[in-house]
Amino acid sequence: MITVTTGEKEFFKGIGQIKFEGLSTDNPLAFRWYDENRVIAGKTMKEHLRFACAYWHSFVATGGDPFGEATIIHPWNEKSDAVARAKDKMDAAFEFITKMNLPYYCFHDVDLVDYTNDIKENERRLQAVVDYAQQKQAASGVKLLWGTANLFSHRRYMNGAATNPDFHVLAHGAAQVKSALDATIALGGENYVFWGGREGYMSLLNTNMKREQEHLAKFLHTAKDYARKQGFKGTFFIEPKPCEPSKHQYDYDSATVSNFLRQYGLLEDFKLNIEVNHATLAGHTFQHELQVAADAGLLGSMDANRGDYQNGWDTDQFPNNINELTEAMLIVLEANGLQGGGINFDAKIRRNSTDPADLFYAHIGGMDTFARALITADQILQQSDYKKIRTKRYASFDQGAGQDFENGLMDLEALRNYAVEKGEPESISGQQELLENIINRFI
Ligand code: XLS
Ligand code: NI
Ligand code: NI
Repeated sequence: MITVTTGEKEFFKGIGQIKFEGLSTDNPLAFRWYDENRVIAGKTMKEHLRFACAYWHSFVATGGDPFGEATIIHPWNEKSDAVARAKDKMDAAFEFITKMNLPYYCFHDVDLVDYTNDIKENERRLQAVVDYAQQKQAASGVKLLWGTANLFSHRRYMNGAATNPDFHVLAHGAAQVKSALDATIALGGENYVFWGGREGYMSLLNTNMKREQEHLAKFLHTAKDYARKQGFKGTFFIEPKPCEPSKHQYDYDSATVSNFLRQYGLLEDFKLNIEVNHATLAGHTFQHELQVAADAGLLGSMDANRGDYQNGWDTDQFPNNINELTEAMLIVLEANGLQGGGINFDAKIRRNSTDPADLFYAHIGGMDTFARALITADQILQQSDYKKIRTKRYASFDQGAGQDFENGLMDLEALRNYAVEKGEPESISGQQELLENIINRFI
């Protein structure tokens, strides 16, 4: 259990630590499914899920949208000195994270403390906040799942950071990554993320795509070499997203990023951080993206949220779709878990969710849905024919000519002769509806 820590001021008054109370509870501020010590498939839920709170959505974002001003006014944003304000925000963050019993958090550099245009001043500010975070982590037991640098909000990055056509901007991005890496390492961060919202293009007419991607690869190598030299042992994650804010992003989806990592010799140090709503923007299911990553040995971490059936953008809602997550957890369990990462709630409460308790309901719902999905997926694997049905579909490759084909022992003529000899194949059902019913039966 994480120890609840508050600063001088308690920001979420009247809400204590959220506990597991089970299915019979009527308490909306309790877990019904997430019992951190419950063992599933040989590991506790806490070890499987490794939940993290996203600093940006929960303590920085204000509910503003392109059409309207802030609706969520944070009481930790009052002091005029940037570092003092950042410490208040961190008090609020650790109070929330510990009350939620979340074992991890994630941040961008600029979420921790406001940045200026002066690199040295930013480094000083970040260092001061990192010193404070070290104390908060030690007092609570909360750990850093990953850190990252925001290379997409400042106007200098309008044409990209690592892929900017102007080398001067690339160097500014590197300066930011250097101090974000220093901060992540100082805080014992287990991983480091690159999400390239501006690493892409708006128009091909002004873009040398090949050169930009080579710069991105060189940039990643340079950052990785620096971190390794500082003793960082964790994994680097690339977070695919096809578009938004750029029209076309280079890290389009799992398949594209896997190929990029292979092409540029980055496979040893980098894995993928898969986000639900990014998968759907790419025209895939979340499950598809997880499976592609798992098959490539690159299933590192996930950003948990959900999209909206009617909207075509990254709405970053809290996850609540039990079918989608059960299918996702089947893939994660069959892949033997996430490699180094966890489940980061890259999700935000709605613009009109203005009660302090709303942030708690949102995380409770997300954590309970994942916990239930984990339990359900494990039962499906243990107790149903799910695995058997899939294995059986490929049985013709397990012996005889099919096995010879897999072993590279059948040439094209031999395949032709086999077809002639055996005649027309019988229809074999894919049994999709049966499998769908199995999922729902165990839910
Ligand atoms: C935006 C991304 C971002 C990354 C971190 O769509 O999800 O939040 O997770 O930079
Ligand atoms: Ni994300
Ligand atoms: Ni996103």
